[in-house]
Amino acid sequence: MQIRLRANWHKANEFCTTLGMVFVSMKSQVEHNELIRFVEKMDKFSNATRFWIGASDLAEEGTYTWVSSGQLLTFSNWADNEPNNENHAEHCIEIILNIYVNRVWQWNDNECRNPREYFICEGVDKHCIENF
Ligand SMILES: [Ca+2]
Ligand SMILES: [Ca+2]
Repeated sequence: MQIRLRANWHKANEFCTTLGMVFVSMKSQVEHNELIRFVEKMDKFSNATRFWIGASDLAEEGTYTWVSSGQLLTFSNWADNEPNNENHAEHCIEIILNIYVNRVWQWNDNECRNPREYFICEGVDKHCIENF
Protein backbone atom coordinates (compact mmCIF):
# COMPACT_ATOMS: atom_id res chain seq x y z
CA MET A 1 0.00 0.00 0.00
CA GLN A 2 1.31 3.39 -0.86
CA ILE A 3 0.12 6.74 0.41
CA ARG A 4 0.85 10.13 -1.11
CA LEU A 5 1.66 12.84 1.35
CA ARG A 6 4.77 14.54 2.64
CA ALA A 7 6.06 13.15 5.88
CA ASN A 8 9.32 13.00 7.71
CA TRP A 9 10.58 9.54 8.70
CA HIS A 10 8.96 9.65 12.16
CA LYS A 11 5.59 10.76 10.80
CA ALA A 12 5.78 8.07 8.16
CA ASN A 13 6.33 5.45 10.86
CA GLU A 14 3.39 6.81 12.87
CA PHE A 15 1.19 6.83 9.82
CA CYS A 16 1.89 3.17 9.04
CA THR A 17 1.02 2.24 12.63
CA THR A 18 -2.18 4.28 12.52
CA LEU A 19 -3.20 2.28 9.45
CA GLY A 20 -2.62 -0.99 11.33
CA MET A 21 0.42 -1.60 9.15
CA VAL A 22 4.18 -1.38 9.66
CA PHE A 23 6.94 0.65 8.05
CA VAL A 24 8.30 -1.50 5.25
CA SER A 25 11.25 -3.80 5.89
CA MET A 26 13.14 -6.27 3.68
CA LYS A 27 14.99 -9.44 4.61
CA SER A 28 16.91 -9.94 1.40
CA GLN A 29 17.90 -8.51 -1.94
CA VAL A 30 15.10 -10.59 -3.45
CA GLU A 31 12.49 -8.89 -1.23
CA HIS A 32 14.08 -5.53 -2.01
CA ASN A 33 13.80 -6.16 -5.73
CA GLU A 34 10.18 -7.27 -5.36
CA LEU A 35 9.41 -3.98 -3.61
CA ILE A 36 11.11 -2.02 -6.38
CA ARG A 37 9.12 -3.88 -9.02
CA PHE A 38 5.97 -2.99 -7.07
CA VAL A 39 6.95 0.67 -7.05
CA GLU A 40 7.93 0.66 -10.71
CA LYS A 41 4.51 -0.70 -11.64
CA MET A 42 3.00 2.63 -10.60
CA ASP A 43 4.83 4.15 -13.56
CA LYS A 44 4.78 7.66 -12.17
CA PHE A 45 8.46 7.42 -11.30
CA SER A 46 10.26 7.69 -14.59
CA ASN A 47 13.47 9.52 -13.77
CA ALA A 48 13.75 10.54 -10.17
CA THR A 49 12.07 9.86 -6.87
CA ARG A 50 12.94 8.98 -3.30
CA PHE A 51 11.03 7.39 -0.47
CA TRP A 52 11.54 6.42 3.14
CA ILE A 53 11.82 2.84 4.28
CA GLY A 54 11.58 1.62 7.88
CA ALA A 55 15.23 1.47 8.92
CA SER A 56 17.44 3.81 10.91
CA ASP A 57 20.56 4.03 13.07
CA LEU A 58 18.84 6.36 15.54
CA ALA A 59 19.50 3.99 18.47
CA GLU A 60 23.21 3.55 17.78
CA GLU A 61 25.21 5.42 15.16
CA GLY A 62 26.29 3.10 12.37
CA THR A 63 24.06 0.20 13.49
CA TYR A 64 20.95 0.06 11.34
CA THR A 65 17.80 -1.70 12.50
CA TRP A 66 14.30 -2.17 11.13
CA VAL A 67 11.84 -0.16 13.20
CA SER A 68 9.05 -2.74 12.78
CA SER A 69 11.04 -5.61 14.33
CA GLY A 70 14.06 -4.07 16.02
CA GLN A 71 16.20 -6.50 14.04
CA LEU A 72 19.52 -5.72 12.42
CA LEU A 73 19.62 -5.38 8.67
CA THR A 74 20.51 -8.67 7.00
CA PHE A 75 21.45 -7.05 3.70
CA SER A 76 21.85 -3.56 2.29
CA ASN A 77 21.70 -1.78 -1.03
CA TRP A 78 23.73 1.36 -0.34
CA ALA A 79 24.72 3.73 -3.10
CA ASP A 80 28.43 4.43 -3.54
CA ASN A 81 29.88 6.36 -0.59
CA GLU A 82 26.76 5.82 1.51
CA PRO A 83 25.90 5.77 4.31
CA ASN A 84 27.99 8.88 4.99
CA ASN A 85 26.17 10.25 8.09
CA GLU A 86 26.65 13.75 6.66
CA ASN A 87 27.05 16.45 9.33
CA HIS A 88 26.62 13.62 11.85
CA ALA A 89 22.90 14.09 11.22
CA GLU A 90 21.77 11.37 8.83
CA HIS A 91 20.09 8.41 10.51
CA CYS A 92 17.16 7.27 8.38
CA ILE A 93 17.22 5.27 5.15
CA GLU A 94 15.66 6.34 1.89
CA ILE A 95 15.68 4.62 -1.48
CA ILE A 96 16.66 6.87 -4.37
CA LEU A 97 16.00 6.68 -8.07
CA ASN A 98 17.89 9.38 -9.93
CA ILE A 99 19.07 8.35 -13.35
CA TYR A 100 20.97 11.64 -13.76
CA VAL A 101 23.45 10.72 -11.03
CA ASN A 102 23.31 7.01 -11.80
CA ARG A 103 21.43 6.02 -8.65
CA VAL A 104 18.97 3.30 -9.45
CA TRP A 105 16.90 2.37 -6.39
CA GLN A 106 19.92 2.58 -4.11
CA TRP A 107 19.95 3.43 -0.44
CA ASN A 108 21.05 6.66 1.21
CA ASP A 109 21.04 7.78 4.82
CA ASN A 110 19.38 11.16 5.23
CA GLU A 111 18.06 13.41 7.97
CA CYS A 112 14.98 11.82 9.52
CA ARG A 113 13.15 15.13 9.77
CA ASN A 114 13.28 15.78 6.03
CA PRO A 115 9.86 15.49 4.42
CA ARG A 116 9.37 13.02 1.59
CA GLU A 117 6.41 12.72 -0.71
CA TYR A 118 6.53 8.93 -0.45
CA PHE A 119 7.06 6.22 2.07
CA ILE A 120 5.95 2.61 2.11
CA CYS A 121 3.93 0.71 4.68
CA GLU A 122 3.23 -2.99 4.54
CA GLY A 123 0.55 -5.21 6.01
CA VAL A 124 1.37 -7.37 9.00
CA ASP A 125 1.52 -11.05 8.10
CA LYS A 126 -1.88 -12.50 8.94
CA HIS A 127 -0.34 -15.82 10.01
CA CYS A 128 1.33 -14.03 12.91
CA ILE A 129 -2.03 -12.79 14.13
CA GLU A 130 -3.83 -16.12 13.66
CA ASN A 131 -1.20 -18.00 15.64
CA PHE A 132 -1.78 -16.09 18.88
CA1 LIG B 1 23.68 7.91 11.14
CA1 LIG C 1 23.81 10.16 3.13
